[in-house]
Parts: sequence; C-alpha cells; structure tokens
Amino acid sequence: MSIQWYPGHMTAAKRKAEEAMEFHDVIIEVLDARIPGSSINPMIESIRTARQRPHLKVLNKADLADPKITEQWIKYFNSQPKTNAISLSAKKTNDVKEVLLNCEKLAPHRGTSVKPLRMLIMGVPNVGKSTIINALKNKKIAKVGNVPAVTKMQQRIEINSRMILTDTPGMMWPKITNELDGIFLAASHSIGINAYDEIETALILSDTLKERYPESLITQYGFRTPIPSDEEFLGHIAKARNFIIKGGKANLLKAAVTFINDYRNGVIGKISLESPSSRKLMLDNSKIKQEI
Ligand SMILES: Nc1nc2c(ncn2[C@@H]2O[C@H](COP(=O)(O)OP(=O)(O)OP(=O)(O)O)[C@@H](O)[C@H]2O)c(=O)[nH]1
Ligand SMILES: [Mg+2]
Repeated sequence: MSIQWYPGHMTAAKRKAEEAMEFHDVIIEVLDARIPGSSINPMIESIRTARQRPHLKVLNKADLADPKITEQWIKYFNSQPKTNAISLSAKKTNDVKEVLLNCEKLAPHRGTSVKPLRMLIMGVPNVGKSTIINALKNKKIAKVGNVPAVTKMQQRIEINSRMILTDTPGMMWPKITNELDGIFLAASHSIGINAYDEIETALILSDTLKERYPESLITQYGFRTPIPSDEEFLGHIAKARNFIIKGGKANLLKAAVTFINDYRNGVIGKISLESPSSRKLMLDNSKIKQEI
C-alpha cells in the first residue's frame, strides 16, 4: 500500500511556509516521539535547508513513547551536524519551556523587544504543534484536535514581548516512498482516515509490535505464545472483545480499528515503532530513495 495524502490546503501551506521562513529566525520541527524518523517530512527539511535556518527537533508525545528509545533518538539527532533535539510531552506545561530556552540559544542575536525571537513551528499533521503553543501560552489560543489537519492557516502568536511563534498547518509530502513510513504515520494518526486501509495498517503494526513489544501484546490481549499473525491476530482480538458479525464471523475491521486506537492512546504501553538502528536497517534494505 502506498499512501498519498495531500489535502488541497497543503499546497498553499507549503508555499506560505517557504515565504514565512524568510521572516523567522528558528524553525521548530515537531516530530512524533514514537516514530521520529518516519515523521520527518523531507519537504520541510529541504525548504528549511534552502533557507539555512537553524532548527530544533522536538520529539513530542514522549509520554506515549518508550523512554529508552527516545533517549537513543535524542543522542542520535544531537550527534548529527547542525541538529538539536529535545523530547517532551506537550501535555506537561513545564516540559514545554525547554523549547524556548533551546530556541534562544539557536538565535542569540534575537530575543529583545526591538528584535524579538521569531519561531516557526512545523511538522506533519497531528504531532501536537498547536498543543505546544497552547502550553507555552498556558491558554487555548490555537485550535487542537485528535484528527490530522486541524490547523488550516498560519497563526502568529506573541509568547511575550521578546518572542513570537507562528503555528502552521500540518504538512505531508506528496508521495511517501517507504511503505513502512506511510504505515507508521497512519497508525500514529498523521494521515487522514480515507488514505489508508485499517486492516493492512493494523497487521503491519502488529508485526512491528510482535517484534518489539511481545510481552505488552500478551498482557493487553491475552495472547498465548507464539503470538499469531495476520487474520488470526485480529481474529483473536475480535473474539476476546466479542466483535462478531452476522453468521458468527469475527469482525476483523472492528478489531483492527480497536488495535490501532489502543496503540494511539497508549493502552498497549509506551511504544516506539522505530529506533535509530531499526530505521537504518530499514533504509539500507530499501532500494528506493525518498522523493520530495
Ligand atoms: N499523549 C499526548 N497527546 C498529545 C501531546 N501533544 C498533543 N497531543 C494530542 O494530539 C492531538 C493533536 O494535537 P494538535 O496540537 O492539534 O496537533 P497539530 O500538530 O497542531 O495538528 P495539525 O494542526 O492537524 O497539523 C490532540 O488530541 C492533542 O491533545 C502529547 O505530548 N502527548
Ligand atoms: Mg495544529
């Protein structure tokens, strides 16, 4: 399954983001801490690099990710040239202050009332960009929602007299080349419901969790070892939850949706779908180079 999800407003959003970069000093690139590699938008990376703006990678939703793997990602990103990364949960107001402290360091020539520090927040849909802004302001100033593509336009917010932050609509890129990236983004809710197949997404998600977190699957769903694969995996969840359709058959779609939602809501545990080393392996094995 190759996922192509590029709602109409995103073309305009891309052009506006390119224009906005000229008037901003630091780019805050928000990633999903459960999929820090898959949630890097190569299009954002390329326009940011073209404008030569310093940037801070924020691995948000760290409360849902595996803390050990998040630590590996932070180490990995911080060892890369011109890359700074922190992890946080936008649900914790205290965590979010780190964003400002780091951005100040990246643009030490700004941050006065005459020359305020101008930050542009970017990332794929639904990673928590607007939630970070609300946490920084300590009030609901930007619209948030638990579906992708909530923010439709840029919104300029004065954090204080020395700092300005611009929220942007979540952006995808026109074609996700690596299949696993598409699945991880869909599972983590960065892709619209009409653009992916729930059963296929759930099955690939189940393969990843079987490999990385078998114990969590056993605890949550009462699997016996070996944990079954494919339709048997979903069939077990359907049976356990009594998801039955006419004729007594298991409702695999309902089981798939439930399983994906359990992952999204952290019900299965603190889960990271990829680590720096698993991602390297995935990319080494993939012959296709990501188009942007
Ligand atoms: N568990 C958890 N949920 C979060 C966190 N940050 C944001 N969320 C939730 O994620 C969902 C998306 O948040 P938004 O702030 O609307 O995301 P966004 O990146 O602005 O999304 P778009 O505007 O659609 O691109 C909301 O349901 C938030 O409550 C976090 O750190 N942890
Ligand atoms: Mg938003």
